[in-house]
Amino acid sequence: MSFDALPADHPLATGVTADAPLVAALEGRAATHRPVWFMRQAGRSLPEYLKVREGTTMLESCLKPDLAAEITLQPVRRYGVDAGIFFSDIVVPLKVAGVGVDIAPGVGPVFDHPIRTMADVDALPALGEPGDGGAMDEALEPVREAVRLTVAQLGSTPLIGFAGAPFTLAAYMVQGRPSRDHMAARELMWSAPEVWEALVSWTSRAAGLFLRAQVLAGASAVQLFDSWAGSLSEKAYVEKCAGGSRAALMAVADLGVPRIHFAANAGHLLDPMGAAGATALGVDYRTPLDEASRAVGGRFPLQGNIDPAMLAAPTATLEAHVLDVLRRGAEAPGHVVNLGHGMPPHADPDVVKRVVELVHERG
Ligand code: 1CP
Repeated sequence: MSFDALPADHPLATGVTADAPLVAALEGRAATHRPVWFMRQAGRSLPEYLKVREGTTMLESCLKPDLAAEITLQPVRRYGVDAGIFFSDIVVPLKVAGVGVDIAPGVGPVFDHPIRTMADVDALPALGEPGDGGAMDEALEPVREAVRLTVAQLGSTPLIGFAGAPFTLAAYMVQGRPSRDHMAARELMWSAPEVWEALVSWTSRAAGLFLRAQVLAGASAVQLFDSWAGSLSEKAYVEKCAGGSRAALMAVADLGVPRIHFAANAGHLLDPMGAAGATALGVDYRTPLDEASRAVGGRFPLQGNIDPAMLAAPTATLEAHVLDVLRRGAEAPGHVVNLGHGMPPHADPDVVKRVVELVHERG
């Protein structure tokens, strides 16, 4: 892989993270051990997180570079995982662009004005181009600063940057808040196709700019969280959403970093998700990794997929499950161990640490 388009001091360009187990596995190369990290490894499951977050709202925390860096590093220190996941949120690029959104405690993203019409889309802030010094570019500076601070302390452990996929972002924007079935967005794509297309075009640019800012500032891989894509039929995904995901991922393709594409509940979408600009696929806990690998013709390194509920199981049950994940994951051309969705807030950090040790010993 060529990293010529990255800044000369980027940890992939200097070689500091180029042979890290995470990067090697995501490129389908041999790694010294099976790498492991966890979606939502930072956050409420860690007492040190609850402590530093006291008195600061979620979005404020994301935009305070030293705090975001500290929270990103906490699980790396505690667990010895093979990657940091940048502490931020999928709505941060929207917030810094000027969209009226907040994260309500215990709820999630809540928008001042749900997007339903072309006038609503037209009223969204202009996004500009990366590096053009425009409003979005400047507003992303706290994100770049947080990434730089984090990467300086991570050393040879790679940082994963991320963004919400265009559909998942649009699902929140159309509904105006979290929803169970994302019906408002799924209706809009068929009832007002031109509004949907304009909205997805906007969200894919926002996601692409957010990813690009993180990579140029030092992230060694990216993950696109298409968390709610599993609610879509294959037809809706392919016709209405995959193009936006592809545009977001292609915004960093010239930089040469691995591009992970994850969706929950999406065993039926693995093939089109791979075709949408990914170099690796995140698999939720419902589809065994050997089956997932066969479903995509063995063409992609895979990430996953310990069942988060298993973290509550007796040790022997959990260990047998982790070993089963390792065995099935070995069928893919590369395997990064992860949970099959986010860390439960009540997960026991000591149990999580034992999982990391087990993966490092046996993987
Ligand atoms: O008050 C709080 O502490 C807020 C809880 C919280 C946290 C810790 C939210 C609100 N976001 C985050 C951080 C976050 N969000 C990370 C950080 C890094 C890490 O993984 O350790 C990441 C990667 C995200 C991404 C994110 N935000 C996703 C995709 C991941 C997934 O779980 O599928 C989604 C869907 C969101 C929206 C969101 N933000 C917050 C919540 C509670 C939600 C979900 C709301 C819903 O159920 O729809």
